Amino acid sequence: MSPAPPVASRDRLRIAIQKSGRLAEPARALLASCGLSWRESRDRLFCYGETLPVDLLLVRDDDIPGLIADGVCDLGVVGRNVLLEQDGDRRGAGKPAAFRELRALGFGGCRLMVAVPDGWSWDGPAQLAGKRIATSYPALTAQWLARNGVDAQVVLLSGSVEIAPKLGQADVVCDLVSSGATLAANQLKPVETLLQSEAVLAGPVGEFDDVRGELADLLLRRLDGALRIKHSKLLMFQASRELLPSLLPLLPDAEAPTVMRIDGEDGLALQALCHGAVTWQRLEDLKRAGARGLMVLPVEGMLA
Ligand code: PRT
Ligand code: ZN
Repeated sequence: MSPAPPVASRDRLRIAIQKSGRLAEPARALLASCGLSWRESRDRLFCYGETLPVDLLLVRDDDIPGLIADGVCDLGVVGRNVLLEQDGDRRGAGKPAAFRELRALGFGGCRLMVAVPDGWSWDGPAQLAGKRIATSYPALTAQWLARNGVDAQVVLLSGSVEIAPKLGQADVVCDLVSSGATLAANQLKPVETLLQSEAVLAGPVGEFDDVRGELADLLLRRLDGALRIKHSKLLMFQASRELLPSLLPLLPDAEAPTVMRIDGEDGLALQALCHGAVTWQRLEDLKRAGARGLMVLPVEGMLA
């Protein structure tokens, strides 16, 4: 395989995100939570980074992997489904890998699934032999069929995949599913999961050999902090020393708590970063086990 194309030099980092659609707002909000802010161009296609030299290019999601491959953008926020489909497409054409997933971002979750008419009884992929599968993900569908040793015909459709069986264009579909309502409305049922997807931060296969490397590292560190604290709360309380062994098991999702001695008293003050929901029920359980002065605080930032 030939080496990945070199990354053309630039002194600002450019991130491609979806202009409009499911991933547009959450992508911007996540990047803003990393301390980035922008000035928008008149045509609303380019956002100039103000706090850091990190600009945004607002595009169709399908264009993002190609923009990274061509070195027009350095990073991108895109569904794993789009990234892997285009990677599969490149491999199929004998091209080298040109982009990769750097981080899973925790939003835009969905699954790429095979769905069959409600009336079918399903006994496995072999049942698809000789059938027509409508999809917008031909590379991922073909890879899955090959893995399962099934010879079926892939019918490429760019939209409205789920009505293909009704229109007689295909026998089954392979499409993205989140709630499942679209499939149900078209009398289809999901039977096989090809891919668990969510929005990811994508980047080139190679490293940046200029200031963009430092900017990308800085952004990744902030992103890791932002992702870790997204559902985290700081829990603080006091308790007598001897109650500690019965209180700690009530904090299963907490990082090792900080335990401090209270000056002049036998009691302890505890501070724990909890990564799960800190519910009223949990506070009441802790209180029953002897915790006093319970306090739950939001976490604004974190740098490991
Ligand atoms: O204009 P542009 O090309 O940028 O946007 P787009 O219309 O191609 O993409 P968009 O905004 O619809 O989706 C962007 C990304 O969101 C996808 O690539 C996925 O990674 C992610 N995502 C998450 C989804 C869904 N959930 C989803 N449910 N993308 C599409 N769907 C569609 C699915 O194709 C089906 O038609 O929603 C329908 C099913 O939804 P349920 O809830 O009925 O199951
Ligand atoms: Zn698209």
